[in-house]
Amino acid sequence: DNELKALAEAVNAKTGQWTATPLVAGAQGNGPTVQVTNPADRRDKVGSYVSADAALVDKALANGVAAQPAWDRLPAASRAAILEHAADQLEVRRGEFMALCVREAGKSLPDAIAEVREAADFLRYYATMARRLFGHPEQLPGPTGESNQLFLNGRGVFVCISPWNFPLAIFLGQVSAALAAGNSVIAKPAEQTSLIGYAAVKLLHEAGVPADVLQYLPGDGAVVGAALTKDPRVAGVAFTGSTETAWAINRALAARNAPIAALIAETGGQNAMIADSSALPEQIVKDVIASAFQSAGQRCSAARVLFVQEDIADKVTGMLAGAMAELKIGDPGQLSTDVGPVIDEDALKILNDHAARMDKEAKKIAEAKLDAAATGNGTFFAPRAYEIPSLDILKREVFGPVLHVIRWKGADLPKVIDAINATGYGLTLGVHSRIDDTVEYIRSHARVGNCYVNRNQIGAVVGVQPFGGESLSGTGPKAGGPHYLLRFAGERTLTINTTAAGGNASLLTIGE
Ligand code: UN1
Repeated sequence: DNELKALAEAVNAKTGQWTATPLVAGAQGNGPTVQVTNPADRRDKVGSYVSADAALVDKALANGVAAQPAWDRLPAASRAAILEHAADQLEVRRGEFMALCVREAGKSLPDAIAEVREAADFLRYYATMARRLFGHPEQLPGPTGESNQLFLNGRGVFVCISPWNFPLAIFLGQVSAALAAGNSVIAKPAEQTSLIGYAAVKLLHEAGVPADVLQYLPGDGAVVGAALTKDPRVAGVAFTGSTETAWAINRALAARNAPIAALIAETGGQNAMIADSSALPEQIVKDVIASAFQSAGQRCSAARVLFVQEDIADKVTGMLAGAMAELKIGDPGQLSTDVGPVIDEDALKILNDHAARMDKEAKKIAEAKLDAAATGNGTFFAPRAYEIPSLDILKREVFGPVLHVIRWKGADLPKVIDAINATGYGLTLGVHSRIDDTVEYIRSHARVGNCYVNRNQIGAVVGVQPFGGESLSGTGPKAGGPHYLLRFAGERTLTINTTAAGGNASLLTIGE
């Protein structure tokens, strides 16, 4: 673990200053410059970036339209090789990317390590899937004397709008999928993590993606994102973020007099964990702590509500309070830190407002300790747990380290599942039970995308646990799953008459 120590030292040196500008072939950025500071320590100046303006959006779209057909006509294996080369280079340069994840996004060191690994996994997985799906046309059965083939192709210009909570992994996941499928891409990073997005785009350019095939437009979502999604030249959008923003994007795309765009949205959740009295309290507490508070609860997969069966509820909440008292909140660059900062002042305000409401309307089980000396210069929020009577008092997703606990009685499992389904979200669900029938009942009645049994409910592994929800939680298909690339693709069927009377066959005869 000398390597880990060296990485930690590099991260903590806080010497690097990063800058970014829009990357649009043949044009310069000239929107407002945004200063970037470290969420864990606002005195740490991480760098700055120049935002895109409306003229750059227009130029980027024109470039993307012109460049896409040649990229699409490359063999899928050539596109795949470029993505795999980028994955190799990402691993070689992981120290720099980890440092950026810690300093710009406030990621803890273990989260930063996982982030780089997941990003490399996405690049390699979509490369493999592109070879498999796009490598050869599929021969379809048909009557004698006829050949039928199905070809997959890119749709055109894809806009990828990515979140700050997985600024490298989801960013590269969306972009690499769109590229693998033969699209040109305009990447719009989250405002909070534009420097990481810039480094990721440069990585792909250096690996061989042409500058006009992948362009980068940082800036305010209300300016850059809005200009992109109302433009008729956009063939598809991949978006990860809030349900509300997904609605706005959907409306903007629908209002265009243009080809119907593909929208792939991965949005919020009101994720529950259900524990019955056959489960092991130690295991429940360990898994709920990880699911609710790792990454400061800033994952769409995070547990927000623990439904615990009455007979073990006192024991579990007591142990939970004990475990929360041990959580160390502070510098995400220290390996001993459990919970780092939340992303910015706006996020902190939403969490503080929610906590103030819960302090009035619910019973507080525990609040972790904030050490002012370790957290005074950053946007930190102490993890909290509240006991609430029902889901009704939680109106929408609260994106941070707040857990809500609800007790349920033995015969009420169907009501618990109905209440979870009634939130309208359907992303992750944790189950703790050693009764097979209970697990099967929950699995078959809960409308969620990812159900995890007797473990934590975060950290889906690319290619192993395809990730994504239904209803208000997203459109599908699942990221890191075998069908994801298909939504980025168009399909063309070629039918040829191969009998002697057929035009092609007789031309061949004449040719001979
Ligand atoms: C998100 O938080 O936006 O399984 C989605 C997980 C992650 C979640 C990513 N893949 O925890």
